[in-house]
Amino acid sequence: MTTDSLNQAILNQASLTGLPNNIEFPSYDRSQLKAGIVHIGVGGFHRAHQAVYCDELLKTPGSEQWAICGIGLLENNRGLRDILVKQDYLYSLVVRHPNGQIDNKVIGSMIDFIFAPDNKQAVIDKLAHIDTKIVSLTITEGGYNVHPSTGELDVTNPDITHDIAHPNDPITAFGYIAAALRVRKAKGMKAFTIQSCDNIQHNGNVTRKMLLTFTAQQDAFHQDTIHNNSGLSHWIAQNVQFPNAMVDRITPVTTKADIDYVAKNFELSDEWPITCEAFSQWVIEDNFSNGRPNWDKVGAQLVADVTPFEKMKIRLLNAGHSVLGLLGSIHGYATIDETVSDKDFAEYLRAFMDLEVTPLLDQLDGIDLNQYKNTLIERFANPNIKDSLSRICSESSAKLPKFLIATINENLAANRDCSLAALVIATWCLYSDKQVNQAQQPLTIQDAMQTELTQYAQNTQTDSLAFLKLNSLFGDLMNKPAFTELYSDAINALYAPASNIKNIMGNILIQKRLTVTEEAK
Ligand code: CS2
Repeated sequence: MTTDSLNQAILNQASLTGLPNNIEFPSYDRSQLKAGIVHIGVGGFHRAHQAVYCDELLKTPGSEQWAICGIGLLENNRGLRDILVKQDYLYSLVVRHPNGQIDNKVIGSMIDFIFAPDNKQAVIDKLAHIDTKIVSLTITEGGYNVHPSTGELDVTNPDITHDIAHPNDPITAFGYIAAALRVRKAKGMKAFTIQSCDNIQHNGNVTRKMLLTFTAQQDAFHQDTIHNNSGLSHWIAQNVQFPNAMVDRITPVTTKADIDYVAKNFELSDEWPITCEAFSQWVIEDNFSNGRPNWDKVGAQLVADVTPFEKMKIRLLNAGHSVLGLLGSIHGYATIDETVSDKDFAEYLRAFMDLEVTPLLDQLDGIDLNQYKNTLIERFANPNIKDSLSRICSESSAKLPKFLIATINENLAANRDCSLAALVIATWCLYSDKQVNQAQQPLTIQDAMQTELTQYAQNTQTDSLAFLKLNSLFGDLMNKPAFTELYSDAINALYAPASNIKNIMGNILIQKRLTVTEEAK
């Protein structure tokens, strides 16, 4: 057994049998597994979600072909690769219940990991391999390169432009997938399914639309030079399925405390354990090109149409997170549980869910929306999940158009008030402009559009609508007086000397209730 400098066993295949009794570990023979799934983007969420469903499935005889090979496209995945290789791709999962109960297990479903920057061809070969039946993705909302206001592929992204021009030297997920599908097409092989596991409404349809545009552009660009490239887009349209799915499990960023917990309780050195909540949901459209695992036997739901599930989840949970994330950050809170435990924030969140989101949602058979919202608030309040507001606020420019701005536009179209959401957008402006909370402590912006966000927000003092002029994010919200009036009021309140976010929230809530009562008359 290998040990580290503290004489602790290093988590790997050999150390599994020496684990304490209260820790579950893969009982199946990992040496017999095949990677039928190649997953691009091995973040914490994938390791707490899909990989856990697969781990469960692999306990069933006959499922050996459904293990996972991870792919890391980004330079900052190098460290993850080194750790996974050292640990035989094993990691610990620490599931923390609200009542303090903790379930510990080691997940064994990942059996390989390829770090793309070191070996691009190995990634293409793996995706094109006959054993690869599903290519799944958690590449974040931004990874799909959807232009936020047009909904089309953003071809101004330099990596996309590069990949269109250089099909054999990809950088992006689409570039790799296209390269591999081109090989499969040329060899007369079956396509794989492309399965998005990101928080995007109609994530399969969006992936399909972006990939078809991307490959059509490659086809057009290379028609004179790459003979076997013609018609890839058409072939994908005919042969590749893109099931939509709703995915859910709150997975905070791994901290030093998580590593220490595993060291103490597992007597193991695991350099990258994953902590998550007990709740997990995966609703998948049963629409696959080349077979699928029986995920329905291990807790996933297979349905014909996932639309109402995903809208409910994205508009309530993800948007709810952003509401707490932005407002709570300005107040000076650091985590979701801390923020929602403050009744002023809990009340504001519940009013946002009830009054600005619920009227836009479809009724779902077997789902009580009230109960769903209660459960969300309980999940957010789990004191053992220290989900940082910095994680929630990161990449807001890719999240908010889908989580919140869509809700604002739908309410405006129905002549409904959206003052609660308007304050959230105004708070995002303040956050991007000042980058400090009410106590003048620094707030960080981690966002691909950081420069633009700050640049537009900075003009707010002289032009209260300046932030909304960032029309790649806000579309034509700027020209909708029913919104800009609410937004300007929120900006004026937030930028007033010694302003206090809780007072502002309280005032908006009072006004909102009056408006709703008026509307109901
Ligand atoms: C969060 C999500 O990133 C975010 O802003 O809302 O990561 C959320 O925790 C997951 O979607 C939960 O399923």
